[in-house]
Amino acid sequence: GLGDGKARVERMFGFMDRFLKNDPISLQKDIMDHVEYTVARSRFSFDDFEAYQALAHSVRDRLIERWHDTQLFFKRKDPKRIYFLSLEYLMGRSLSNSVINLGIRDQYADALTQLGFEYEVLAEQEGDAALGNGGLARLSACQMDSMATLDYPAWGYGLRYQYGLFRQVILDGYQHEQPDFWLNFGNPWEIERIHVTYPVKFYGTVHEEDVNGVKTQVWVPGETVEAVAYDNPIPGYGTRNTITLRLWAAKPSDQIDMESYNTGDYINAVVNRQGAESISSVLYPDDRSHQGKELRLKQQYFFVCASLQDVIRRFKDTHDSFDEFPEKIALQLNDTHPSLATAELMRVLIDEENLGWDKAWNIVCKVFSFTTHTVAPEALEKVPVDLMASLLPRHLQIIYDINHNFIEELKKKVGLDYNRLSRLSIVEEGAVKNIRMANLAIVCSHTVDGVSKSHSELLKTRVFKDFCELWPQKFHYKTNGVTQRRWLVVSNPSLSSLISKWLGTEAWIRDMDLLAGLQEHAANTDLHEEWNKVRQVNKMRLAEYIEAMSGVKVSLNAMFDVHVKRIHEYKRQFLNLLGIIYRYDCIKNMDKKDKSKVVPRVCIIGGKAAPGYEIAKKIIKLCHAVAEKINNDPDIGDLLKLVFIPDYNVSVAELVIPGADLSQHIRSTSYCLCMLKAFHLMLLTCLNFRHIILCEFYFFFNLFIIRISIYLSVINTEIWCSTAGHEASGTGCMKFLMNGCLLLATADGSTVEIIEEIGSENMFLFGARVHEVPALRESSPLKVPLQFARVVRMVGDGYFGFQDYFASLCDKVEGGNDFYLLASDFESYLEAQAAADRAFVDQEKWTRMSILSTAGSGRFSSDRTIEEYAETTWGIEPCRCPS
Ligand code: AZC
Repeated sequence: GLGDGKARVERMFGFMDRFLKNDPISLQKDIMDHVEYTVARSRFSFDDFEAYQALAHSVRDRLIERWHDTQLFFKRKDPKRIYFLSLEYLMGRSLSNSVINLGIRDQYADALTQLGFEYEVLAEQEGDAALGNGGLARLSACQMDSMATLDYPAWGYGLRYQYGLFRQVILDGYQHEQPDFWLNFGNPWEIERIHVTYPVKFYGTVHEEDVNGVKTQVWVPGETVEAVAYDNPIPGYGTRNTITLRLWAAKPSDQIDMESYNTGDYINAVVNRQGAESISSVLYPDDRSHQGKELRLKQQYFFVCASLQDVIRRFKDTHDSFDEFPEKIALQLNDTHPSLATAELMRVLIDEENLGWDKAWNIVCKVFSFTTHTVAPEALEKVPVDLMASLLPRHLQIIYDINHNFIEELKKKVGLDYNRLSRLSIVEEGAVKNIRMANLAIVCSHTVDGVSKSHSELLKTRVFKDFCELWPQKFHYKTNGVTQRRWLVVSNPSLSSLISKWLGTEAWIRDMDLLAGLQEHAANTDLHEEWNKVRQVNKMRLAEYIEAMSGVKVSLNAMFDVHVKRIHEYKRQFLNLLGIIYRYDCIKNMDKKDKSKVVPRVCIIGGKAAPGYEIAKKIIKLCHAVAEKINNDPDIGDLLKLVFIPDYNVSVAELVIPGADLSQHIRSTSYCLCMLKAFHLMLLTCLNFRHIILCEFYFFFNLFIIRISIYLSVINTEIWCSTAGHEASGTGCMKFLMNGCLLLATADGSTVEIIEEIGSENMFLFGARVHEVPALRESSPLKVPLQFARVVRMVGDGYFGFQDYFASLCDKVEGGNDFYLLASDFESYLEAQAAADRAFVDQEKWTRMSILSTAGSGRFSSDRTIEEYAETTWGIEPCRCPS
């Protein structure tokens, strides 16, 4: 027998390892067992999808074994833990990542071949787990991979949305959204923990009670739902450590409201109960604006309430008092979405654990850290006070108390500067009173991080200027990174092998700085040959996909120019399209001789538009309209093709990125400031300002007020734009960079740091740099280049059809409305494109730049980011489970 108690635990450690062997025969047996007993199909008749399911279950068994060992090991060691709170994770597929991290991909591939299946074909059967929108959500997924790989005692918490990010379907060139019911065919990567459930309460009232002579606030909630845990094991690479991503699903509570049942309306009572599930049913698909919707707030509270109950339960398993809480726990707020956790922890400590306010506050201030991912003021969440009062009345009280204490302290520091006090206040006064979630997060956190160096500057000078002045030591930044396991090893295996061959080691998979070793081979012709061969095969794979998706045949000799990300005005897919139209127009007007000098291009665009974002949807339609024209024009042939890749997601990215020659990161930058300022000055000088004021004062008093506020906001925008652009960091560029794709980019967000690593000579940069801004400020006012006006008019005059539909899109860049400065950047954009063409013709130069891009990407591993968080923000240390 295994013996009892401790002895049994000892023997169980690694015991299963002896059962779950990884030789081809054992793997085949496991897969076949799962075909028969888990999927319940006959061994003699099962299809690729069923084979995938069985394969996934056999991998899952191996994950679970390591995961149990890791959890037990953490429990025994009781290290300080990091709890990562994020409402979004874009995990993508799990199979390929798991077999790579477990180090058993080749064994599985062999086993499957012997069974008559192809590993790659089965891997394609898996759907994406898309529980998030864009950059922020994929960053969470990369960071989980790094936390596991670096052996940190980490837990990720999130929501198990039944519907992930919508599927994008294109009909006649228009985006349509379809629900992503990703759980339809079961999800082998999660483990339902029916015994890990917590009640979450909403609504109701608060009253004061006298408890043993102490005045106590008592919340009597009106609705209870149950949070059920679903665990997703996340394996590290090159380690046994396998950590947990715990996602919560909402279920009706067991507590039955006898009254509604007794009224006799049994059916309605049951249906209403079932409504509880709607809390975790759907992900909000807009990643930039938040409308203060009740369901959204419910999701957020549901999430933080369940997560904190779990964290506290785990803490209390081994600790009797809360004194040690800050030494044992770090809570990371991923953007403002989970920032209610601060008020919730106060509530639990005060109302349920009976700690006094000061003691509770002391704990809260020591455990929370907050990372912001945005520069856009409209993305900073606000919750209407009325909504908070009805849904979470006790939390509103606590937030008011936190704010009161904060403002009182502040007055001692800054005096009665009411403007300043009102800007810093957690509560925003006005026609609609709001809770500013970012202010709440900042006040309650010990550290606030930005996501790139330039983002951090922006936080200091604009987004959180007042707070930075108040608490300069609180503000830091950790430049984002992505995981090389997913973005190189899984998605570009041939380039990965080539890198390992030339570096003589695979160690870069855990230590990305080692990629710098490629620099010394950058001129080696043997490497060039092998490098290009690998890149060509990846291009072929992408070309096949393009043909299957869009029916367009593309030439492998063409430069594959890729622009994939969420569709947003500030990301300027419209600028790209106007550049493509310009190129098309030029080729069309060329004689034969000149045509022979044109570098053939395949322009690839992909990305989803938020369902309510009309302009973004028009950009998608324009892409299809332009593609229709160009791709069917016999004068153009292979010289230019345009394709839109539908339903861009993590697994599509894994295919597209390795096949790209050039990628575009062309968001608008600081250049806008001088234009806005020039425009503003022009406005003031051209118009008789005093006259307007008088007129408006007498005749249109209201209009005057509005006009003044517009002037002020223009001035404000000018100050804001003077330090940076609209992208906080950007992580797509890092994935392209490590795959040896050259970047065509503006110098903002993370690009600034990429320039530091690989040098501007290895990229195609355009637009103004921050240091160039003062000179530009003095330069001439807004002028629209002729070519720009011409291509916009081609769209506006119906050259690509749909004249009326595109009118509002053209309005966005014509007539002085050009907020994202497409006109003023157009010439330098075209120059950068021309530079890319010239470099592409010089294959040797291009390949060298490509190798140097990969070689210089070491800094952009999420391993580096996570190490920085662990050391400077969370104060945690690795805790490595013995193998
Ligand atoms: C994004 C930023 O836009 C992007 O610049 C950054 O790289 C990424 O986060 C990761 O930090 N933000 C979001 O996706 N969403 C929000 C609400 O900011």
